[in-house]
Amino acid sequence: PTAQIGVTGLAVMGSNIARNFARNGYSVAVHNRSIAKTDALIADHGGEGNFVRAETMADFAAALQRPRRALIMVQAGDATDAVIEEIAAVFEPGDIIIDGGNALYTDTIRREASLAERGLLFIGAGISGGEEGALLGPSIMPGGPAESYAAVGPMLEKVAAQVDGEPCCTHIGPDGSGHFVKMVHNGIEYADMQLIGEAYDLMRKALDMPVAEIGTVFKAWNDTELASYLIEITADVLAQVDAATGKPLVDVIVDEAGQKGTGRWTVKSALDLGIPVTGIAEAVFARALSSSRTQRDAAAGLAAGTLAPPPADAAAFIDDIRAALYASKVIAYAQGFDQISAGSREYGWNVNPGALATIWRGGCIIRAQFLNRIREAYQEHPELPSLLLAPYFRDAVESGIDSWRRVVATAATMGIPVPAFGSSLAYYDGLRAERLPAALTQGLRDYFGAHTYRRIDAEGSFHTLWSSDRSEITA
Ligand code: NBP
Repeated sequence: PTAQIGVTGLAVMGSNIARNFARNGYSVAVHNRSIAKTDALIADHGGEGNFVRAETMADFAAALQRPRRALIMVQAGDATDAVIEEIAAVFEPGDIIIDGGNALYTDTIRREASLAERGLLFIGAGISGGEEGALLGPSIMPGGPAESYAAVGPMLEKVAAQVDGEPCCTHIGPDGSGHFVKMVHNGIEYADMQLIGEAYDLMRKALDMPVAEIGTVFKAWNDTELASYLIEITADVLAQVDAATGKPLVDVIVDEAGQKGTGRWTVKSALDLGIPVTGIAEAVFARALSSSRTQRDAAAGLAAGTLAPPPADAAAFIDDIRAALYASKVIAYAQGFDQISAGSREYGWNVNPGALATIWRGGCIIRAQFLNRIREAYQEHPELPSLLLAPYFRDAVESGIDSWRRVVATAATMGIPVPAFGSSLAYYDGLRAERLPAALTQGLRDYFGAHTYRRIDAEGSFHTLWSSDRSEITA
């Protein structure tokens, strides 16, 4: 056998990552359920490197050097389980299976445990970067036993994106940790996109700016601390003119956002862990609202009330929006990293947040200049209680806070929805508040359900006898 690695599942992601391995000098066995995709890959790109065509799973196993290494790039869920079974049937103890799909981390935990019983090593690797990243270098988040990582890590690091000479791939931790952090990565991606959408919507509706001009603003913002892949491609999308109508493309696209599930998974997991990921949750809900077409049509005539006039100084307001976008983005990342810490504690993964920020600097969809700052923050202070407490981010938010408040207030008085800007500001104000109305919530819970409360001036739990003389007893 000659192949150093195999890829099964040759749709967009799998075929590009197989080409990436081949271009990096690895001999790659390629396999797909329907042979047509395998043949198309070899016909179109066979000259790029050393591919070994495998028609059946038995051919695939026979083509691979021991220990065998197979990367699965098929649809997440049942298809992945089916393919794992097929591979496990022809692999031998010590061989390694890597799932590079968008698996739910709890599936990865289950699969790793069950394959370990059969002597097979498993890696659940989150891979981000879309089609282009897969070909040119994605960000790879592998989770699994150290022994498995030792056997495939160097190859994954080689094909990953490289930033400042460092690969955008590192061992995240055991079993489901890689897919967990990939899930949160996608959640942050949802929040990032929602914030960009709100910034765009404010320029359109509050300032009545033409789409192309808004695109120019985003292009300029890409030279500020906002510099990132998503800001860059926002400028591209806004600059695109529809050939059929001559209108901005964004004006002919149906305004109902789709979702494949990773944002929803992030929020479900955050609810279970008790971590407020308000930016991500608002982004998921905003997509759901956009897709509620029947309700939106029926609600179109609802009253807006008396709306305020547009801001007098458009240039100043655009700068306020930039500051609000940055501050809200910091909140979304702070919340995402909180969730990763909580998941890591819950499952005993020991995820290193600084290392994670490092591998998100390139290859992935949320790649951004400011991930360098996150990496520095955690390098200086690995036990940082919140990203918001790192000096750089504290200053960034403090210097933008007045702008942020003006933007949220203006949006409210002009009837423009900014759920992510608004909830991020509410989160910030909640986090820094000396006292919260949670005290009243506790009082109410004690009133109707005898749930008890703690006092600020004494140890223990207390209950007020609400339905008798309203005296207080220790519970
Ligand atoms: P798809 O998610 O569209 O999956 C298509 C592939 O799955 C084809 O190779 C298909 O084989 C195979 N497959 C299916 Br469907 N059911 C199968 C089964 N029961 N047995 C064997 N093979 C089966 O491909 P993709 O968009 O390239 O994504 C691959 C993975 O990477 C997914 O888990 C995805 O979530 C993840 N991902 C995608 C992106 C992205 O930007 N698209 C980014 C990051 C991660 P066939 O050719 O015989 O039908």
